[in-house]
Amino acid sequence: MLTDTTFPASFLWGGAVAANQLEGGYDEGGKGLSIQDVMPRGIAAPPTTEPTPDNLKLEGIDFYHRYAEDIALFAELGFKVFRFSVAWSRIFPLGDEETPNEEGLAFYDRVLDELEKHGIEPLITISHYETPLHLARTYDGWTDRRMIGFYERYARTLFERYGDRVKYWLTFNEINSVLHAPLMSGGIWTPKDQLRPADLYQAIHHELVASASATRIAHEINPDIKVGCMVIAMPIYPLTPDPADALKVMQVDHQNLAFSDVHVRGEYPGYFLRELREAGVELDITDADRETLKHTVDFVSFSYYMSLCEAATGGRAGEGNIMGGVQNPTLPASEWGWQIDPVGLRIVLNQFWDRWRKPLFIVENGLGATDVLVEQNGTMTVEDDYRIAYLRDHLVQVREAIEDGVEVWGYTWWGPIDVVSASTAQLSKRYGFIYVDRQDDGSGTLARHKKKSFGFYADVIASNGASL
Ligand code: BGP
Repeated sequence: MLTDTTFPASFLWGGAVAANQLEGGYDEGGKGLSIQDVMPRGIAAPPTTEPTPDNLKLEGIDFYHRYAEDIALFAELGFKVFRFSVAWSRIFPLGDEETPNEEGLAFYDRVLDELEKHGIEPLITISHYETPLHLARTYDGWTDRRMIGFYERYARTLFERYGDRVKYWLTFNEINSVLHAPLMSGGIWTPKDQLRPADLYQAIHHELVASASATRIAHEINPDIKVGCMVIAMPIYPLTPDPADALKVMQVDHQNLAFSDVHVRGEYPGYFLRELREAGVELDITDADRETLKHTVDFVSFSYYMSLCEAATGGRAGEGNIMGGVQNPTLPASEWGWQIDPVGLRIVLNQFWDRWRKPLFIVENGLGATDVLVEQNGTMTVEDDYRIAYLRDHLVQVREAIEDGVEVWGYTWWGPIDVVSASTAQLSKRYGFIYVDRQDDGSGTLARHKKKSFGFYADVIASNGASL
């Protein structure tokens, strides 16, 4: 039984997006190309050689021009926080040049002005699946140690420019996804099936060092800044009580937990070093790298959409958010096969809190669905009761976890406005409380319409959770 249905007074309610999925303006304001500009079909398909007209991300939902109107809608929802990413190639069009692009920096000044006007706290992701294309092609992304320096210069530029008005920062979106999506997550141009494990692990090491280095730089520039790591959180349950299944779960968990373990503890855990040894991988770790890694994060943030099972002998394959597993026979699933598990969110919050004792921030959670626009009393809307149910059920579990004693700073729903999907690169997989009239063939007026869930979330925020 909950003793109180409201959330802590300081709880940060809001929504989260990424530049490449909503900004558009892919060649405006001096922006260089990013890997997403050549990924018209999402993660499963190989990239194209240049931007093609079928790539919905090139125009996105035109946030680049409509940010003021969209932020006003977020203010109407009552947002306390808005998570967005900076497009690296807006700031450094190639990625390896020395001077930043002033027009790109000025765009985010304007976004921050707008947020400030509405009293919405910004939360910036420095790198969200949008490595400059030049860095991917010329250096093979994070496999190359020089990426650390390029990222440091980029991060320092952001902290110096915005560090006095942005308190919350994330270094890399879903950093553990690099194991599964090396191009999207690591800017690694070599196709996944040709990538040597040694190069992949070295890329991971470079990202971890860059992340720690950015944390150090941020704290030097402004000690009040809070830097977090960001991982995919996906509880894995044993398919059966067989200890072999439980062991398999532990090993899969380790693959994911290693990233936050390094971010929080400042060194590699033993099980990770064992994995490397057994894979015959010898990492190039310098003494300076070891020192840098000691700059640990202030909080742990994560995305949570679903859970999966594992079994030593395998089982029916389950769809996942970038990574897969074995299907859970007890859970329903979204149209894309992601299994819906609100209780898993409480479990993961407890697990992370017990393991790291760092404040937690749920920076993505949401339901992708096919929405149908209907007319109601002369206004266009979507009757998305399925989204309301998903949101309510997950928030109830967040409240349970807070009651368990877990420190949770906030919750940002993924895609409060419809954006282009990361996995499918389409718009028909919608998450928003705000419908955007843009279809998979690129047609549509880009008009915004409030869905039924808009009012529901606004009430939740206004009552600080009491209306749940
Ligand atoms: C996460 C990404 C987001 C977002 C979300 C939903 O993995 O960080 O960028 O897109 O998943 O995924 P999708 O858009 O594939 O449904």
